[in-house]
Amino acid sequence: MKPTQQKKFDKASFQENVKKHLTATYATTVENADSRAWYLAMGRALAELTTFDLLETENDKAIQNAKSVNYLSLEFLIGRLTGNNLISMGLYAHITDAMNELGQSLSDLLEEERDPSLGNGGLGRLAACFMDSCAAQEFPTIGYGLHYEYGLFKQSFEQGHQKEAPDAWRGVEGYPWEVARPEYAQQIGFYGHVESEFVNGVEKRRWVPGMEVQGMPWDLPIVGYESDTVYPLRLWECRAIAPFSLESFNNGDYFEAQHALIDSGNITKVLYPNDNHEKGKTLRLMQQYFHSAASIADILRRHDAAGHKITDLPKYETIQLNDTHPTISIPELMRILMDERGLSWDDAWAICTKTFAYTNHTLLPEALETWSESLIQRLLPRHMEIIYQINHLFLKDVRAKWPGDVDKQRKLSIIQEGFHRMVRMANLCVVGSYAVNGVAALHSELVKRDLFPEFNELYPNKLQNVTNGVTPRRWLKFCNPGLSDLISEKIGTEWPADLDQLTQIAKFADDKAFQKKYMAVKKENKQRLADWVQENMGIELDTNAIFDVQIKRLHEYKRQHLNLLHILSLYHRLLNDPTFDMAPRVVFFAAKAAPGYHLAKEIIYATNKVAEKINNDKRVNHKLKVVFIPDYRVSMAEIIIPAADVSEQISTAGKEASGTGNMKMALNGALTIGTMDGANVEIREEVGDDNIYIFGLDVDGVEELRASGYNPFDYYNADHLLKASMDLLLSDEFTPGEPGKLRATFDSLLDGGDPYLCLADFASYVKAHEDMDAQYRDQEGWAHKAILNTALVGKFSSDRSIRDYVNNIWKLEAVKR
Ligand code: 26Q
Repeated sequence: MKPTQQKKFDKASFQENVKKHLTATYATTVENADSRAWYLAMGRALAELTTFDLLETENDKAIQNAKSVNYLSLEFLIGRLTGNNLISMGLYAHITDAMNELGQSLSDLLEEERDPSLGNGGLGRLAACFMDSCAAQEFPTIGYGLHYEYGLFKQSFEQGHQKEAPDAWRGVEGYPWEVARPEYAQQIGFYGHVESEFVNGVEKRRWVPGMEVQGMPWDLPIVGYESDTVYPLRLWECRAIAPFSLESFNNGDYFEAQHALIDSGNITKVLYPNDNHEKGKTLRLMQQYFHSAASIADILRRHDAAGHKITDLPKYETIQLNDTHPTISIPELMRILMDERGLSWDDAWAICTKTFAYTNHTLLPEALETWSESLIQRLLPRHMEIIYQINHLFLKDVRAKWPGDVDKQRKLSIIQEGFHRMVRMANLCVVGSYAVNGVAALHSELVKRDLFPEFNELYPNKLQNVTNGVTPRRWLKFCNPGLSDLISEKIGTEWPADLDQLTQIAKFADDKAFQKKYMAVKKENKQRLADWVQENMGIELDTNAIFDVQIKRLHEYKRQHLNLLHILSLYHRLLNDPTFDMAPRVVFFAAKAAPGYHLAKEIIYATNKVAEKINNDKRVNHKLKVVFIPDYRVSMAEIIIPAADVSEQISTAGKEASGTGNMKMALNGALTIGTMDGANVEIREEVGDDNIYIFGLDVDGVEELRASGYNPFDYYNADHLLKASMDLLLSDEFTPGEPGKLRATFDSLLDGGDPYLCLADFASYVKAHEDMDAQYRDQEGWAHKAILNTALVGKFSSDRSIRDYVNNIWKLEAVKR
């Protein structure tokens, strides 16, 4: 580790450079510039420093001759870069001072940056944490993603309903951290037909696309923590090619191509806002192929430029597929190796199956991608041929393993038979990859047991686990400076690069002075959040209350509506049970719903209406408040997470692959109330049963209940508190004069069959909250538990996740610069 940016830093010339950009780039003056102009000019000046290191890293012979990982993801939810990069460059204090002298407050300027929201949720945020950890540990890495013009929609509430607005994250001026790399642009084809000729008796097939677009790469610098290594996050923007190329189109494709040309500028217009739900639209498949083709072409360009032989590809490059979204990379690499590089099928396949690895992020059937054969046939005719051939050879292996078992063939086939034949992307990934991993121990077991049991028999050891992690730089050092300083006072400053060192603060868990300081930091963080809520939502909060937090995409399986039922039960008891007492509590939600997910939007609406009533009801609002923070995004998470006392991780067991918010909140000293799902299981292992509130059915319990025939009415009729809480949703309590407006949520839990077993887990959830509430009244005991959470979750650093990938899957080495 050598923060040489620090040594190189020259304040005066940096300040000159900022002023130069103010005028030359943003056409303003020191006298007239507003905060936004100052932020932009500072950003450009800083980006110049990293661009220099980016090029040095790119041209480093040791890196070119080492093995690299190519992380392919349709989403990178990076969040703001400026503050984080300053920390990695070791320049935070220097720039604070330099900007102060220019009359600017750094923290104010940082607030001018818009979040690049180039992802939906967990999967995209994981990709961003992984880039940070690869760079920090100097494992040669390139991230490949898409340069969406519009990121995830901006959310607002109108009378409690979610409204979506476009997110032009780059603003009119462009994003200061990005640099265009036109010398690396690629041409990408679509549609057209396949031609065949015989050369020396061997058939050669060649795709003639009916339409071509240009892929323009933009690099964002991923700065290694306290190192000079800067790896690129390379985002492809789709641009139309001038219409004269239409002349070359044959007649049959002309109209389609013309139509497609109009669309081609649109391929990277907008991020699809679905999370854990696939929607088989043509434009989405075009995005996926555009991303794969541009990335594969760039990987081969680098490989060739370094002077390596094509047959050595797996020696120098590994390609990690972030879920099935980039699956079409597999037939794309086959096509290039055979049709353009002249390799035989067997040689090409040997390369592919040593190059690709695939991460599965979900077991939800509605999230498993399939694409119609006829769509792929039309859009990518050569790729469809290759997929058929992969499947043909694969099914031979299946028959050899299970002779005469037609069921096995039907189940494993890459092509799903039926009236509309579909291509199963996950099956293609498993067949074409050398490793497949789940994202938490429990999830990976379920991948083996339920999702791919036959694949696990056919390819022993291919299915593995790599438990997710989060970067401690953004999710502790940067977002929680108070706690970071307190930790550093006790154990020194090395922990952000070696999070296991946090165990050293466990010995202070009972130290009264340390407890006091730790809780004082938490209080300050709660105040910061309370100030934000006061300023932006006009709701006054008491920082002595329990800050109970559920922040994640809105989805039935995540059960925000179970949390809502708990709130309704508290409200009911406060009003009707004179013996009931509770510690004051603020329940925070933040969540976006996919625009087409009707019930998710209804749950948001119901929660907002309940919040409105409770927050203005003098009978209860000294005890209970509900705050639904709009437009959840990374920069908002950075304010909420350090302020959380309680972390809600309440998915139906078996449904949440891992979760990563659970790790961030535990690290920042929140106590988890959670089910035995995803990484909660491993968090419990680390922090111990006494320092976490586990409730509800586990995976076996869920299965047994379903097998015995689950009927939510049984629970509704048997549990008075549950019934009373639910019935509130039917009354006009929260929608005066208009009863029934919240019934969509109610109905989903009864007539709708309660597919995620909220009612079955309700009583146990209420009990866990009561235990937690009792503990909160003993602040010293609470501090003890919170400190142990921070101390014992070092395992969940994404540095450890990346080392697991490196050692067990990628097999590559760090290159220290
Ligand atoms: C697929 C096809 C078409 C359009 C959209 C999609 C799509 C997009 C995003 C499907 C799924 C996603 C995102 C999934 C996701 O975020 N999964 C989460 O991944 C995290 C990181 O591993 C886990 O921690 C979460 O448990 C998991 O839900």
